[in-house]
Amino acid sequence: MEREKALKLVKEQLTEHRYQHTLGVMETAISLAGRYGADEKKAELAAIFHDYAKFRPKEEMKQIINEQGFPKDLLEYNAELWHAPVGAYLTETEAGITDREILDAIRCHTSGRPGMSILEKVIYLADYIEPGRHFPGVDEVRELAKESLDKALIKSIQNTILFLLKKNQMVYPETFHTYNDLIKNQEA
Ligand code: DGI
Ligand code: FE
Ligand code: FE
Repeated sequence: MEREKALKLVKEQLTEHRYQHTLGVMETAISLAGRYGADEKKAELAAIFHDYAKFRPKEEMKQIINEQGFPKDLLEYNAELWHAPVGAYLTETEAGITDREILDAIRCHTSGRPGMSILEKVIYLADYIEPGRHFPGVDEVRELAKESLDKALIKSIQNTILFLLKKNQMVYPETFHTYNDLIKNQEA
């Protein structure tokens, strides 16, 4: 699918603020894909659609998670996690994108997963460091992203876990599994 068509489909689903975030993720993902050797066209499309489901009603997201074979334990954790798998499902069924690598990158863009592909890491990180993001620690991750995809990813997950702990919120176990997997495999 061409960029213009994809952006038009996504714009209808999002607020202006979230659409601007999506454009930032797109540019950042293409750049990271070039640097770290992911398919730039797939990175572009995955980035464009990554938050496609962000504003769907919770009831609709719950139903899709229940009916489409996504992990049911998601429903016991923060609803912010739901738009990732639901976004992958709707990108396939509503936008007609069938590429597995793209859909998987959308599906795991919030929690990550053990054994992430380069494309999945690129989308996760682009979502975290796109130019519109302004939270504490983001500049450090931007710097790390220039030298190592994994180091930047580890730092961003550490920041996210600390952020959730400080807010007294639960952490979805997959987020820890992603973190452990990256630490286990990092070069000494
Ligand atoms: O959709 P975005 O805001 O662009 O970013 P995202 O898809 O990474 O969602 C981040 C939100 O998810 C953030 O408010 C924290 C929340 N969240 C809740 N529980 C977890 C979680 N994020 C992760 N990574 N792991 C959790 O267990
Ligand atoms: Fe998201
Ligand atoms: Fe996002």
